[in-house]
Amino acid sequence: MTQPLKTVLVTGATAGFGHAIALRLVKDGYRVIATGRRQERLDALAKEAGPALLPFRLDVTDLAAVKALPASLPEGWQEVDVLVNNAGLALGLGKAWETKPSDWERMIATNVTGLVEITRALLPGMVARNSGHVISLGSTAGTYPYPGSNVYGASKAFVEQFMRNLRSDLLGRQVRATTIAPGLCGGSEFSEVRLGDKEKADAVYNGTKPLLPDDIAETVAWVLALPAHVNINHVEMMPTCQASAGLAVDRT
Ligand code: NDP
Ligand code: 8X3
Repeated sequence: MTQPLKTVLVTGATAGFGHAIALRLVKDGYRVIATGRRQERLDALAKEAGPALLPFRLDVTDLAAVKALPASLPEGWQEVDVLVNNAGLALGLGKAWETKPSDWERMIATNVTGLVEITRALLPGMVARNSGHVISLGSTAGTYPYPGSNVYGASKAFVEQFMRNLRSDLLGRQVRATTIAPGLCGGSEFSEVRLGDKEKADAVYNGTKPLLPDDIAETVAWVLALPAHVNINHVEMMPTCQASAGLAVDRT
């Protein structure tokens, strides 16, 4: 008997990593529910990917919409086997005392509360079916501090520990939990969103050969394709042009 195709829900599939992940997983034979706020991007993605991709508008900070999952999905798409928690953002690079409170609030609402609530909405189905996988995008910013990372890095540290704790709760169940923590990655809108300026965003990658969204999609495809008894807990990845720089001392 042939197995039904696995259904994957990807948050933030309208750009960058999520877009690459959605297309890669369709190519690998999954059914993909591609979500994000920009409807026109979702429509374009659906056109590109074909019938194995369902465009579904979802703002992860809209907690009523998140809590309505999975029942609000169309019939035949409600059993989500894999959740890819990718939607997220950094806003600003200022020192903690210079930042806008609303930027901090938005990062926490998206990277922390949105991620937790969507996981809470979809996990019970996976546990009941004793089959599933939650993959979350962390960041090297969740491990290595740098100036201006303040709440962004802290939100990614939260993701790391939430996923480790999820794995502990899931011990004995056939539901996997993985964090993928990339470092410098170009080819997405991340820096433009963070800095609000295309020129400044492009300058972040000057003279570098950063990771690309397809590298992240390849990693997601890999952790998913491993035999069901293999759980990759954590993947930290950087381009070869990047390394942690060590401690700094002020000698002024
Ligand atoms: P992009 O800015 O290119 O993409 C972010 C995606 O998240 C978009 O599709 C956006 O869609 C979506 N999104 C943002 N806010 C919301 C929201 N409230 N509800 C639903 N979707 C939302 O960034 P990347 O692809 O680079 O980043 C993806 C993830 O990877 C993020 O979590 C980021 O923190 C993390 N990351 C990025 C790195 C990098 O260097 N680029 C490195 C390490 C981790 P829309 O606007 O349509 O809603
Ligand atoms: C994105 C990587 O180094 O800009 O999470 O924080 S970094």
